[in-house]
Amino acid sequence: MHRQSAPFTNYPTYMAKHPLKTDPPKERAFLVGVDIRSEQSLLEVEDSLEELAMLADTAGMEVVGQVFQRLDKPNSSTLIGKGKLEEVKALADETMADAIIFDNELSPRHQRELEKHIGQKIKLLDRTALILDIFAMRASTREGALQVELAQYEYRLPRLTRMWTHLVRQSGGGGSSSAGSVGVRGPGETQLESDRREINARLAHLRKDLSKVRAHRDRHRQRRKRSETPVVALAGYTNAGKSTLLNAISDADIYIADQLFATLDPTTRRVEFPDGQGVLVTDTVGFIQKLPTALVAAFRATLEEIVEADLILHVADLTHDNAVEHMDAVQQTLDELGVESPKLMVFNKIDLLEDPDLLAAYEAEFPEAVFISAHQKLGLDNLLATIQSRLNMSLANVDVFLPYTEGHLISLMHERGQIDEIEHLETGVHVIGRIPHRLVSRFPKTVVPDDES
Ligand SMILES: Nc1nc2c(ncn2[C@@H]2O[C@H](COP(=O)(O)OP(=O)(O)OP(=O)(O)O)[C@@H](O)[C@H]2O)c(=O)[nH]1
Ligand SMILES: [Mg+2]
Repeated sequence: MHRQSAPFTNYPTYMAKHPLKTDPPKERAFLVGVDIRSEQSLLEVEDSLEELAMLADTAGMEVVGQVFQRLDKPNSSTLIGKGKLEEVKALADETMADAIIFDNELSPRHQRELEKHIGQKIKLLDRTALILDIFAMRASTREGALQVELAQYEYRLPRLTRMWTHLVRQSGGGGSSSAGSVGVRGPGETQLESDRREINARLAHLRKDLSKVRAHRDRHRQRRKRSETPVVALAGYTNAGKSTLLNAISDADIYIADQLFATLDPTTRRVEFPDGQGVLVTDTVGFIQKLPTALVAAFRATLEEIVEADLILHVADLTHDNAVEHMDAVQQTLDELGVESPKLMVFNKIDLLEDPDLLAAYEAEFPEAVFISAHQKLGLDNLLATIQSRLNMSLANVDVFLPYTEGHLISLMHERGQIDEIEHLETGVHVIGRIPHRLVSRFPKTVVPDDES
């Protein structure tokens, strides 16, 4: 390997005298992937492991090795076969790993049995624990922090083993802090026996707090709804560029990073169209394949921003090798959340496409999609125009009689609707036209009363 010439020769002695006071050594992670033939999975085991490596990196770990095994069906006790487990143990020892991370979610039984084999010196984690850990690092709002803590306790409760009690009180009970080591960041662990009771009490407390915070946010959202401004939500695989896009089209200043789950809590900004009309755009947590259902459930309330949006921009990184699989994973999660809002496909990072013919090919393949570079601000005008037309497209026909006493509905019709015919009658107006779907329920269903027509 190429090395720059050292300014001094006795480097080890120098280091011993002047230890670096910067980052503590990273935890060393050894990754294990399992490809189970009987189970559907979106990504190839190698690609999924690559993603797991990025997750580990995001959590602040150093990946020191990995193996995977293909199985017809999982081993009921240790997930992987006995021989493979021995190999994993030996490799983890050899690479001086602090943690072994499974790409598949470990059942409480798997966790228990594997820990018996691996021993207490090496920590055993799975993808879910890792994601929860990153979420705990990222949560910045009270609701986000409460949701993560709740999800962490729910995940750990059935898995309470000696491992957790061993990692005594690293970050204190309660509160998702960034203290502690990966996988046990957040709620601290106390002794096994009293833990269950304590955790159950904490869970009850968290649920109560969370429902208070949510009630507050619901009121906020109701107010926003009444403001009539359409809401556009950004959804997409983690690292697709959602936050970069919102920053590019608004004055938002959201944290952007080439990491997974850079964003956790939702941010909403008003975005203006050239004609002065505006929409509210919400950026929120990214999706990932194998996102545990429990986690989706934990974030359901936050993700309601997406569920209730008038339009969803599905942002995808066009240049990612697994772009198609990522899109499927996002679609699956949206389905799981019961999202029915109209969607607009937005392909991002076109600046990374070296061959211009490639873009044309993609455009031909996805004629409904918009192609942008959020980073280079390419195609954003077209995106805004498309959003505007898609929102207007979702107009519903109305044929209503609006009494003069309902002046606000008449002005709403003028402001947000398109009027084809208007007839001024004695006690009100008869309007035929179109109004955005979301406002339909505010108008009376009735057409013109008999004595007026
Ligand atoms: N080349 C290029 N890079 C981009 C573009 N948009 C975003 N990126 C980069 O992609 C990475 C992820 O961007 P983010 O905006 O944080 O992605 P995100 O979808 O918000 O990700 P999460 O919050 O983690 O779900 C960052 O390193 C960005 O600089 C783009 O148009 N072109
Ligand atoms: Mg983001």
